[in-house]
Amino acid sequence: MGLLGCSSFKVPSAEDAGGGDNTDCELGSQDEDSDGECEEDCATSALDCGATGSCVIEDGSATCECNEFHQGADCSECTDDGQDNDGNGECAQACPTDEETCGSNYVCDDSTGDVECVCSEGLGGPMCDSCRPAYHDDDGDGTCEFCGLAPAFGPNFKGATRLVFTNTTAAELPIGAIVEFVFDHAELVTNNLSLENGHDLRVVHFEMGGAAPSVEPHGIDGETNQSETRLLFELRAALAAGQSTTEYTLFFNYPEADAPTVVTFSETHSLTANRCGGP
Ligand SMILES: [Ca+2]
Ligand SMILES: [Ca+2]
Ligand SMILES: [Ca+2]
Repeated sequence: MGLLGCSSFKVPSAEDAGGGDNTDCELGSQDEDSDGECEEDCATSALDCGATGSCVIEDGSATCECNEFHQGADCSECTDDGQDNDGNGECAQACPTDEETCGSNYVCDDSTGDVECVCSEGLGGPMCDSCRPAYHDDDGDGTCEFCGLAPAFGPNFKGATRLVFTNTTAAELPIGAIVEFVFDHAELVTNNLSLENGHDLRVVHFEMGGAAPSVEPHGIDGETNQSETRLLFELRAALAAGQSTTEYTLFFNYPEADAPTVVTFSETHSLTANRCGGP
């Protein structure tokens, strides 16, 4: 008899009607998993699921269900395959770890907050198949090497471009060997980046990892303001056969420049070099 009386406690009372399935529970609580235990529902729960999640009842408890690519107690963290690189609080798809995704010459980039395929390191052009500015492939192996950022050299020179020299001869070029650099000076002049007379041109040697830069005496072989102006100067360090150097930088765009130290080289074992990047 007593046992029957006990079981009658589970019978829903009149006040609890209207709770739908949760007829055992008071308003503001629920027993959706029907285990006989009432727990807070989403309205009364203190859960904060943030702007990127919402409260749901799971296994009888109020819990945060996070939007895609979100995780964490309040759904504010990104999942392993998500990212919020633009910091707007919304996680989106991250680049897959599979590097094949974008195809050759391209690489996946999600640094803007969106996934996109961009040219691989050093590559540029519409098809990502040429070296981008400030990169060069003088050794022709198909990989574009970074020239290095043009170093700072006083406030007067507004333009700078790394030069790349490759000793393509079979012998070492000693200190003092004269290299010839052919560049489009007329283009610089046309764009108001250099003086017609070339007085603003300076070749500066920056030794890697060390000594203060030194301005190299240089000579102009022929005329300035040409599409193929030839500039000569001496190597400050020996260059082994096949070796490249980016220790030399051409500075320009100093409208008030006086004539630089220009010398006439008596001997010209000239070696053609390339300009690397810059305007
Ligand atoms: Ca329950
Ligand atoms: Ca984002
Ligand atoms: Ca290369």
